Amino acid sequence: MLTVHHLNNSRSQRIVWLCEELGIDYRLVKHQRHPETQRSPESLNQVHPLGKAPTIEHAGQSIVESEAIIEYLCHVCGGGRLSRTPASAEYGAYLQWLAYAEGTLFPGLLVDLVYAWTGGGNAALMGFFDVEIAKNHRYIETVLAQRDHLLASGFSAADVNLGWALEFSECRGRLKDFPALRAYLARLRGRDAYRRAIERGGPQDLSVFSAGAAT
Ligand SMILES: N[C@@H](CCC(=O)N[C@@H](CS)C(=O)NCC(=O)O)C(=O)O
Repeated sequence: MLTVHHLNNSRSQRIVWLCEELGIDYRLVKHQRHPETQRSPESLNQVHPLGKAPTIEHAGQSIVESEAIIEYLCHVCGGGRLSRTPASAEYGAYLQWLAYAEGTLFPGLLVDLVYAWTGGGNAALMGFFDVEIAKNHRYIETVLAQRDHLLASGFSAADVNLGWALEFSECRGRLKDFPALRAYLARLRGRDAYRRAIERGGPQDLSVFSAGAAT
């Protein structure tokens, strides 16, 4: 049986959502962030040395990293559904978007948050990342103004990975100038499996990460 470790208001929402999309039978273990530091509790450190969410346990392994977990679940537990294979014309695009959420988009957003939490004071540092954040949002906006999902072939697990990063971006006030991204998020949130994930995982409130958000 698959175990999904879920931390409130966190990336593990992606994995609960993906399990619902794929119709996987899973045991959900809920962990609570420290109310002030927002860090993982000791219970998550006991599952994996990094104490990160998401973490899954399956077939005697404890696995972290959203992207790895997503591919693992699609192929090992989901019969390949919502992923793309090398035989797909969109395999390259799929891999790009799957990696993009954590590899390129999220780091700037994390700097934005930590900058606000630590009181700022280095305009050159944030200036560098502001340019990156804006450039990335313009890029995704252009793609999603042309189609409903990242891939022309339709909804995929890459949308699950990017979706949460954009929810975080929204709480940082970074979606105001991007109507196609807001419409995309509304589409994702309208999916039955997304709603079931919220029901099972608990409501998500990312406003704890909105300190100093762009206005
Ligand atoms: N790149 C990892 C990032 C995992 C990560 O940083 N998760 C956050 C939750 S959104 C976490 O566990 N934070 C609590 C902590 O670091 O103590 C992934 O995509 O899974």
